[in-house]
Amino acid sequence: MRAHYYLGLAIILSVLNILEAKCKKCFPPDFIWGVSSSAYQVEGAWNTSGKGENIWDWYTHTYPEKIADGNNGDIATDSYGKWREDVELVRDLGVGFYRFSLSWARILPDGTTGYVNQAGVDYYLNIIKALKEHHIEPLVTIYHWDLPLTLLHQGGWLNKTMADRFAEYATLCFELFGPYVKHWVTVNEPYIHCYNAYGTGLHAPGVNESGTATYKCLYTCALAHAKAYRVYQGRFKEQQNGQVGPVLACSWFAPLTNSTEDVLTAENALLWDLGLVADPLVHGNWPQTTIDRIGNLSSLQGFNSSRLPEFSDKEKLLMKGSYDFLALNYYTTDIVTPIPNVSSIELTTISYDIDKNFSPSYDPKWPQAASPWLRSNPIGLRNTLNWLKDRYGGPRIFITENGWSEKQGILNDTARVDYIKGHLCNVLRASRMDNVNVIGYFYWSLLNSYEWTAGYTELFGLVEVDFQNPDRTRTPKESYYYYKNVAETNCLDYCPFR
Ligand code: GBH
Repeated sequence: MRAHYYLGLAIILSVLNILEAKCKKCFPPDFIWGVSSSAYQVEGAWNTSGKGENIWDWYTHTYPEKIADGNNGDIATDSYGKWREDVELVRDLGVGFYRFSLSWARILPDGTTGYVNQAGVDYYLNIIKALKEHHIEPLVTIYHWDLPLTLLHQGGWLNKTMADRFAEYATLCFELFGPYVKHWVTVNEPYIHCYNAYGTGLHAPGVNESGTATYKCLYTCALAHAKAYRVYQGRFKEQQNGQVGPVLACSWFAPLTNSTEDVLTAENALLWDLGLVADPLVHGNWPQTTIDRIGNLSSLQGFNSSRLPEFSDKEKLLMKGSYDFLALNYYTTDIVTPIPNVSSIELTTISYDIDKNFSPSYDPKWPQAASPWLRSNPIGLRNTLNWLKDRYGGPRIFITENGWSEKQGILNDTARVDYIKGHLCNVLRASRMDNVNVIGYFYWSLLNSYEWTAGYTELFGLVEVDFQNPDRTRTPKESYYYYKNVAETNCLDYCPFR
């Protein structure tokens, strides 16, 4: 009798499960769909129409050996010449938003507002107006890593006054483009930028001092963001009625085991890569754990003061609450354990990684992209969204990047489609099951593009670009059509809630 009862119940439950799983699942009706790019990675035209030189022009020309294929962004996808086609590709994709970045040195060739290059301004005005004609909203990144070279000669992001140069540049952008642009993000991924440009030395300008310079750069970037935000609030918000946010980036960090040690290590890692960027802007200061850890190590290592710069009270006030939304770029997950015997090396090794203290690994079952660092673990995105919700009090969140790389020439890109499907399902779960206030998703990227030190060897686009052809012919891939269907229907065919 009892056995029958349980059997019946099990059958009913599994039928319900199958029905549920087969059901279409939809995003909130006002959910935003978009696609992303950045100036240096697509524009080309590096020295024409009045553009000034930036640190990536200089870096790739001076050290081609640091780039996987020795290549650079001199021509890239030639979006400077072919922007009309790009806008059409975005329109045909059926998304409502396009995220692109402004090339600082194209607008201000020497980095300062002393001279404005009108050809550069017109280029962006043309794109923005064409987008608006097709009812596509621009989401504009003010700075995506391509600092004008003249500003590097003034110390780049290690010089605190760079925050003022950035605020002046941002002010000009609000004046010029603000009548049309309602969504702004300031510095793309300060953590990745500061870590690679001033820590590992892999990115321009190639400084290799992660235990000191990375933190100085993060300090200046936090002030730069906050100053730009306050200018917008004070001078533009009322008239233009737009929104400004920072761009965060991070791997999700999963503990290797459930041991307290591993769990604490994972949580701690997030306080570095996400917390060092987001905490100052939300709470007004670095996370206390990072202040303590870097302060203690600094004094043991014989520094007079902490390697982590201290914010003044005035700066804390400037920063606290300086965002209308958070933008998140998420790609992958690291599994973490503490670095073994860290105490024996931490006196002699001055580095961000020793401060942060974990060694990364990954699950060999996770699919591997063309980029060595990129593996697919979709639930990591849901976890990251929940972490942001919990730590920062339920902010509105745009996912401004999420994407998958492959080699050149793969038009039937099923692995990319699988990656997008898996990640979107986790965004949907975060939105509908976990009540995360996630308001939009932007795939990275529209086109196969210049991928920094990987050159053209790791390609994220929904659209193939023929880099051998001077015309840079564009061809949509399978993933383009898949994503188009999602953006147009606002639903996923398959996404069981669990
Ligand atoms: C994004 O950063 C960037 O915003 C975007 O410009 C870029 O195209 C996209 O990633 C894809 O990489 O070679 O081991 O030094 C996300 C973080 C930055 C992570 C580059 C990998 C190189 C790692 N990525 N980084 S490594």
